[in-house]
Amino acid sequence: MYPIKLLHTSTTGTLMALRTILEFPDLRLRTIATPVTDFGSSLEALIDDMLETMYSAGGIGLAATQIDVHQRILVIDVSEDRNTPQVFVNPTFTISDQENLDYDEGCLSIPGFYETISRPKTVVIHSQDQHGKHFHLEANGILAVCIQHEIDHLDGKLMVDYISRLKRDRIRSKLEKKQKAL
Ligand code: GNR
Ligand code: NI
Repeated sequence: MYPIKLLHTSTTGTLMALRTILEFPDLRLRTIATPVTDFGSSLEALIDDMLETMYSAGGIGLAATQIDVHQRILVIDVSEDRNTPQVFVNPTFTISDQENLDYDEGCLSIPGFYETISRPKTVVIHSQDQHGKHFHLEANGILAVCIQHEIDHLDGKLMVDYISRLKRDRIRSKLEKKQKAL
């Protein structure tokens, strides 16, 4: 069972729930997610919960891994008005331009820490939507950064894996102290 912090009702009248976001160094964040094969109503309900959890936390993306669901599902909203959700099920990407982009990344699973990470600037995403329909798109800028950050979560990878062990261990001990205090 998942811990549920709040319950409320979406515009369609279905029950939605905020899920707890796992925090580094929780080992469950290291789980490799498995592909989605069942595109039923429980997938739609899970995606609703992910969107609600992402918006409530103020994030631009959320991977299912972060709420301890180890299936290959992402939600993203990089719009200014926070009203353009994008859903990716079983996403993969290929690098379509060798140029890299340095971006100051944050992560809801590593709250309070920001690190500059270099990633491919332009990627082509192949994915399915919430109904199982295949699509692809070329992503640039913050969308490209965010999708790569989220696919890393599905593979058990975190942005702190790109920085030095010294910095990572400092972040780990600060977060562990904060978690013990709760
Ligand atoms: O909210 C988020 N902001 C962000 C900023 C720069 C690069 C990546 C991100 S993703 C992050 C939400 C999150 O942790 N998703 O996994
Ligand atoms: Ni993250």
